Amino acid sequence: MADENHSEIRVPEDGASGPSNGNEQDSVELASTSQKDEDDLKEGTKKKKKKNKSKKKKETSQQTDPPSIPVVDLFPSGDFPEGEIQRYKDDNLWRTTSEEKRELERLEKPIYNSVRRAAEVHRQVRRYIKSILKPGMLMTDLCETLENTVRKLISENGLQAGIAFPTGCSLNWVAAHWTPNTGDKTVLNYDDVMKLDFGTHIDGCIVDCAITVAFNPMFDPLLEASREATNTGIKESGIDVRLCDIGAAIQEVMESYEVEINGTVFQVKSIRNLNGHSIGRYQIHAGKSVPIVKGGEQTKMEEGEFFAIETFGSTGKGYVREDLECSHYMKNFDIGHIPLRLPRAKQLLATINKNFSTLAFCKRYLDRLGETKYLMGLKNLCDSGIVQAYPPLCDSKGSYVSQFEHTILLRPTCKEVISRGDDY
Ligand SMILES: [Co+2]
Repeated sequence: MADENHSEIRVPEDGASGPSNGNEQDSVELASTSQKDEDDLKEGTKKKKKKNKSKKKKETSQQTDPPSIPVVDLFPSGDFPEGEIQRYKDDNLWRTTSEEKRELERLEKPIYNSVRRAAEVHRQVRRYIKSILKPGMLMTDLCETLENTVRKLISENGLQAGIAFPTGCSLNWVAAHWTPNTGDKTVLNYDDVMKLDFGTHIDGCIVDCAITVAFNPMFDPLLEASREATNTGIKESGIDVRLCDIGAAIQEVMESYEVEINGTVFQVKSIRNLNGHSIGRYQIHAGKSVPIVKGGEQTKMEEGEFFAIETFGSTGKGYVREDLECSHYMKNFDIGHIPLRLPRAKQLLATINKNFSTLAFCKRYLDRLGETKYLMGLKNLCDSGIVQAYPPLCDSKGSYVSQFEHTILLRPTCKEVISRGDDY
């Protein structure tokens, strides 16, 4: 999910250690086993080794296609795969081997494991969705398939495990915060640029991660610009790093790209009023913004913080404004108890508290819970400042926007790219 800058505007390679997709490891395991089997047949030896392998194979079952097995069942040990590890640099090199910092991490292990479980679901769901995407699909069907797959794989359970925010599937010049409302007939087209931005959570530990999908290869440089800009932002992030320095590095990479669209060449622009953001428990935007252009705040990243590093590349103005019908809403995190007079608003708030708490939701999520005729109540909650509306954020009509996003954790000894997968 994007963080929009409401204040006045101020004037850019993947890491070494690979992703740890459990599924991937399984197939590697299986592949090497069958290679072993062949060797065994040839040589007629190594029987003991073979036995051990097949026992291990039994313990980690494989995901189905379409995915149907909760990830808890794919990792019987209860330990979920670590993300990509990146070392701290320069003044923070000492952290890598600090015994004191390692001890701090041991205490945080349950939290790390929760967010890694959410990340494993994200990887498996995005892999599946990419495999079924095709021009002509109804956006509503796409979202419902994605959301139902998340619900199954994450073993959805009230506020303890589930979807962290509505499935963003903003098209073309719409940069963020668009998902179909019930009855929407929008179809995905061959020439669309779709930002697929969805979130998973375990106990409020959120994974916020997005990719851009385009069928037409003409858009490849636009996608690459934001993919590389995001990877740059991740590389530059670290404890005591100033947010403005990350923004400047992101912009430099982003704006080094050009894309030719139907004969016109555009220099890709970083969207200056969109940001990455810190993430807290049940709080998608925890207060710090990570700019994607130069001239940002000098505030620093700190030990233990989670950040969504996301960048938006555009062929338009490089500036978004709110437009189109709203679908996204979220309860204000810091709001206390506010007495409400309208019974419908009161009842709707009870539904929101029970099902979403301070996590973002959309109108479709209210519909599926059986809520009807809630528009007045919802407006009342917005007017009283309890709930905030997050309308779609759009660049100039006819332009194209791409986005890539990962969730990272600034562990005491290293940086972990929680949502890294073999896809990006
Ligand atoms: Co985000």
